[in-house]
This record gives sequence, structure tokens and C-alpha cells, in this order.
Amino acid sequence: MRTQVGIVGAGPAGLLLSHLLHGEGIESVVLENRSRADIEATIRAGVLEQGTVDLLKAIGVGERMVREGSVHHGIELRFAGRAHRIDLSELTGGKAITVYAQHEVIKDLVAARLAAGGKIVFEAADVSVHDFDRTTPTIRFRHAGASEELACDFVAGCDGFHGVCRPALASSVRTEYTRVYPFGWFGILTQAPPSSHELIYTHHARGFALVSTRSPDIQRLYFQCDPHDDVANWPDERIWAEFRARLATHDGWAPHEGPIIQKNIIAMRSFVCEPMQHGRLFLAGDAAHIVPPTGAKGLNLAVADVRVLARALVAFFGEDRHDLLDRYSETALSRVWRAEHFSWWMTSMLHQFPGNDPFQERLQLAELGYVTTSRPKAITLAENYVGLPFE
Ligand code: FAS
Ligand code: PHB
Repeated sequence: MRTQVGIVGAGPAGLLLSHLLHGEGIESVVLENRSRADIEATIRAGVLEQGTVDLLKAIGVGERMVREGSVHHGIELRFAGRAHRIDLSELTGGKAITVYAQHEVIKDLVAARLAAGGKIVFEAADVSVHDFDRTTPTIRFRHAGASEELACDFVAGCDGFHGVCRPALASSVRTEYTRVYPFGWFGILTQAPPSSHELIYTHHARGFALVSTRSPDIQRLYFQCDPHDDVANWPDERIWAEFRARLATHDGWAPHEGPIIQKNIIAMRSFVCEPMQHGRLFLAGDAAHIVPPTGAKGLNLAVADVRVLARALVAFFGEDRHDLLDRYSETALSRVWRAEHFSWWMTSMLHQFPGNDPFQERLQLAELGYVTTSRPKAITLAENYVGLPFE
């Protein structure tokens, strides 16, 4: 098998890259080790930056997102029992976020790839990447019991944090920066009407809580938890009691409750691998970096990476230009570190850290007070949250 760009991983990064390249007449093959049904059912992110929304629309995969997603022009910061709205659109000259589930984006991208005759190999096992320090890298894998080899000009490692592509870079050529947080997020999906028409980020002595949404009937909520806890310890009533306690306001606000149809605990870490390329292997998305979800940046960073990578590959195949490829890592990392800082800042401001003394608590409340009363500070939050302009 031969193609121009071999892509490992059919997450948002891999699928979007394949579709962007297709739009410029460049061939690619996506190798995914899970089934189509599996990747289209994986519950993950839900917030799309303005730039992500504009890009998905521009390449013709935004129709359902526009129809079923919900545009939010603000978010709420809740602390000391009071609600404070951050008017994202007013503070950013009209930009907004769209809440549309990641697995719906995956469904739209898979459908668009297959409709365009794109090649996605699902259930490709034992994927390994080779010879990417030469001009003829190959990807070996097993499919339907047979050993296969994909020859290509470039390999895009879009296989997430636990994939095979980053570890294929010798440790001598990469530096990894890590921060693991001493808490996780307990996430639920519940059949209930929306508790709020905008997202609510809550600071509370019992820990952080977030009210998000998926549709008029399905809501997504999170609370800070022990990362080693077990969902079995949390019957529905205990979960709702925790949300009621953390989200309570002086005017008696309470969430709309309903049957909980999904529960999971998400680990929280910040991680960056430098460089994001070596030879003909280019890493994008979670394969190269992880952010804690407090800033809602994970999916959007994956999109930003492949946008830069696609432009560089188009310049190479179209004009034999190497400069954009050579600068891929540097270009992508400048946005990555900005998002890392924003996500760390939001996480530090809103979560209870073990050993949080009353002084630390007061500092967090002072920061929240400043963000919700200083226009320049609110603009800082708003412009990072809706997404900084692409390079
Ligand atoms: P992905 O991990 O999405 O995709 C990688 C793909 O590669 C997967 O389909 C995987 O099956 C495949 N793959 C892996 N190893 C392979 C191999 N060896 N061979 C072939 N294929 C392989 N962000 C938020 O903003 N909000 C959230 O609530 C949120 N929740 C999250 C929950 C979890 C559990 C995780 C892990 C992340 C969450 N994120 C969240 C961040 C998330 O949105 C990621 O940033 C986003 O999925 C990154 O997209 P990709 O880089 O494409 O990686
Ligand atoms: C989500 O809806 O899943 C979500 C929203 C905002 C975040 C993280 C996750 O910061």
C-alpha cells in the first residue's frame, strides 16, 4: 500500500488532517486501531472555539454542528455562592464558543471522509512506524489477520497520549514537560433539561464543579474528585447531593436532576513533548500535548496543530517548500504553550489543592474577584477561552 501521508489515529486530529489534505488534492490513509462504532461513541470534549467552528464550516463538515450545536456568548464564574457572567462576545468583538460533542464531530468527519472516497482502516492492530528519518517512512500494521505495510512520504502521529508515534521518537531527541494534578474530574451525562443556558465554572470549598450541556435533553456535568476514586462509590443520589452543595447560591439555585446515564473519572495533567517533529514524523494533538480540561482546549489544540501541518504539507507537495515543515514544531508549540498556561491558570484558580490553606483559598477568591471586576483581566480570559486567532 502507498500514499503521500500516512496518518495514525482517527481522532479529531487525524480525521481533520486527512480531510484538509483531501481538499488540496493530497492523498492520505488513516490507520485506527479501534472500530468505527467505538470511536463514534467515545465521550470526551464538548467546547469548540470560534476558529474550530469556522474551519469545520469552511471545509464543509459544519452543517450538523450548526443545526444541533449551541452557540454560547458567555460563561459564568461562580464563587462564594454568587454568579458572575463573563460576556465572551462583548469582550472579544463578537466571538463565541459552540457546544457540540466531540464524538459528533468525529461522526461528521468520518462520514465526510468516506463520502469523499477517503481511506480509513479501522481495527488496524499492532501499528508501528519506521524509517521516518529517511524520505520513505513506512507504517506496519495487521488488519483482518494479515500483515500490511503502508509506504508514504510523511507520517502524522495523531494517535493520542497513549499512542505509538511519540514513543517512536528516541528519548534522546525529545524533551517532555509534565505536571500531574492531585485531583481528577468526575464526569456525568444525565437525561435532564439544561440547568443553565451557559457553562458554569464553580469554585467551592468542597472542590470545583462545572455545568455543561450536550443537547436539550442530555446534560454534561463534572465535579473535582479523588483521581483514584471508583465510580462505584458514587450512587446517583450522592452525586446530585455533591452538585447541589457545590453549585448552591445565595438565591437558592439548584441544578435540574435526572437519571445519570454515564459516569467516568478523567485524570488531570499538563504535558508537552518537544519537538513535535523528527525527520518525516510529525506529531499532532494529544500525541504531543495534554491540557487539563478546565480551559476546554484539548480538542481545539488538535485542530490548530493539523491546520498548521496541512498548510506545511500543501506547500511541500505543491511548491516543494520545506520551510513551513521545518517550522511546524516551533509554530504549533507557540499556541500549545499559550493554551497550556491558560488551562493551568484556570485549573489553579478554580480547584481545591490538597493542603490548600486559608491563605491559598483567599488568593483564589481574590483572583476570581479580579477577573470578574477588571475589564482587561476579563478580556484575557475571554480571548483565550473563545480561541486566539490562528497564526
Ligand atoms: P484522540 O485521543 O482523540 O485520538 C487518537 C486516536 O488514535 C483514537 O481514536 C485512538 O483509538 C487512536 N489510536 C491510539 N493508539 C493507536 C495505535 N497504536 N494505532 C492506531 N490508532 C491508535 N477535552 C475537553 O476539552 N473536554 C473534555 O471533557 C475532555 N474530556 C476528555 C476525556 C478523556 C478521557 C480524554 C483522554 C481527553 C479528554 N479531553 C477533553 C481532551 C480531548 O478532547 C483531546 O484533546 C482530543 O481527543 C485530542 O484529539 P486527538 O489528538 O485526535 O487524540
Ligand atoms: C464539556 O462540555 O465536556 C466541557 C466543557 C468545558 C470544559 C470541559 C469540558 O472546560
